Amino acid sequence: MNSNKPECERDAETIRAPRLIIDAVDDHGAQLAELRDGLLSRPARIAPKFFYDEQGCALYGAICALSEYYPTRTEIQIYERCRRPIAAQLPPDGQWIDLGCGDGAKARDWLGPARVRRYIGVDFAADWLKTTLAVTEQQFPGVDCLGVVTDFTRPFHLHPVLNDCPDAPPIFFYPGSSIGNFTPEDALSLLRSIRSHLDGDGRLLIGVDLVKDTATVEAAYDDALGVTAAFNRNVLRVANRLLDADFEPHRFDHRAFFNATESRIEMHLAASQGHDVRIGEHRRRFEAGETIVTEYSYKYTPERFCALLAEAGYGNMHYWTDERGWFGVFVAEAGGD
Ligand code: AVJ
Repeated sequence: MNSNKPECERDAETIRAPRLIIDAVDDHGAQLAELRDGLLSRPARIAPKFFYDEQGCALYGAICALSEYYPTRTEIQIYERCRRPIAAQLPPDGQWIDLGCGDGAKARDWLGPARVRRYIGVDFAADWLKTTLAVTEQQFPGVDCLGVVTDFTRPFHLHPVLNDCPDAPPIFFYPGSSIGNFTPEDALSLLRSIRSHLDGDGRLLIGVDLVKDTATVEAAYDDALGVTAAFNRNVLRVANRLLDADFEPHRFDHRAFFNATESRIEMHLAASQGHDVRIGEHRRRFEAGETIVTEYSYKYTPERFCALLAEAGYGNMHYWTDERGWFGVFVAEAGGD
């Protein structure tokens, strides 16, 4: 019997089945209401999380392979080139918290170099999570794997889960510049929420897309093949399915531009002519040129991102970038409070 040992010290054989903790799963009704209310408000908006149905995920995969879309490959290149110095800033024998883990591929590259003891995938898609845990467990039989289904974009508390292994310091991993989808104000609360789990050896490892020349960043969101345009329009199919609406994607044009004042890429869908759309029991007119905001993707300078980290209560920041300075990887710890 080893059941009174912490989970992470039990024999590997006894923890074969992927363990999932269902925390706060957003109820479907609330999601639908959010989508509908956004489409009925003026200006209309759709949150970027609605992009990622099966087809949306496939299109995002295609975006990452585009020559214009630099963030994914630039971040991976930084990790590949700087794996050792980055790992040297992370405590060994820690718990790796993979926020929005998706397929978990980026995190798995760290489990060996960072000598991770426990892997905790966090995502709101339970199906993804099961597969990711199974793959990770198989590849790393010595690492205790656990999944938490929760919406970490709202204040979250993983303290009880982390306390299973009180002497394994947490490393929060938030790659992919997903932080860019938050307004700076919301980014601050997410960073604070992560910070509330850190003390001593705990760390945050985060990837952030940086400010650069406008032509480069605009091309990344308006590629020549029109893949990003398809990704953007696909959200209307998602709305049709979820809300029983009758958007015709071809009646909307993809727009993507850098708003320098706000330091963000804005993606919109602009009605090419005036027309009416049914949205469930509602009807809404879109005038010619009227837009639906579908995504903001904020770009930071290293200084501004470090300032945001400091404001969220972090200290001792380390930063790595590529030779063009296009993407930033930051490690931070809890600052003196
Ligand atoms: C997944 C939020 C990092 O903002 O670059 C890519 C999503 N949108 N092309 C980004 C996206 C259009 C992407 N993030």
